[in-house]
Amino acid sequence: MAVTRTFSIIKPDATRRNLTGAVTKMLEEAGLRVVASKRIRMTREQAEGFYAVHKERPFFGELVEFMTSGPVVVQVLEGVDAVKRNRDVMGATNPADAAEGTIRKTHAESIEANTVHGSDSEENAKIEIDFFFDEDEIVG
Ligand code: IDP
Repeated sequence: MAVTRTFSIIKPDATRRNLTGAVTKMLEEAGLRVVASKRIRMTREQAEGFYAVHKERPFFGELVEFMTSGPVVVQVLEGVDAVKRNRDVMGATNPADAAEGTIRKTHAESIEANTVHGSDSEENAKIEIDFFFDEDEIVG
């Protein structure tokens, strides 16, 4: 299996509760390496652009409000089969459905305030990494 990259966001519910380190530790223990990281306050334009695929969903407005409600930490993660590895450690979107030991089961507050984002395919990982990072900010 090849070493690949994925994109992660530690969401505002986690930064608010000072869980950046706790979440990153779970990512690292799952075999992922943080090769780029920055703490930002997402603008409305960034949040709307990032979640454009969801713009017809009923929760879109609230999701944009939530993602701009506090700082987030955007990260590039590297590892063997990084997209799947990250999705596995994140757990299901709704923490009520997430498996024991996953980040969302351990830390998420709700289906919306669910602590982490992770790309769902290698194709989207590349698009999402490019949305927030220049290549020279990524140090493997
Ligand atoms: P994912 O983050 O597990 O890939 P998606 O279905 O792509 O899940 O949804 C993107 C984000 O939108 C979720 O992580 C969550 O923050 C939010 N979201 C998803 N479904 C709902 C919902 O039914 N109500 C409110 N927010 C939702």
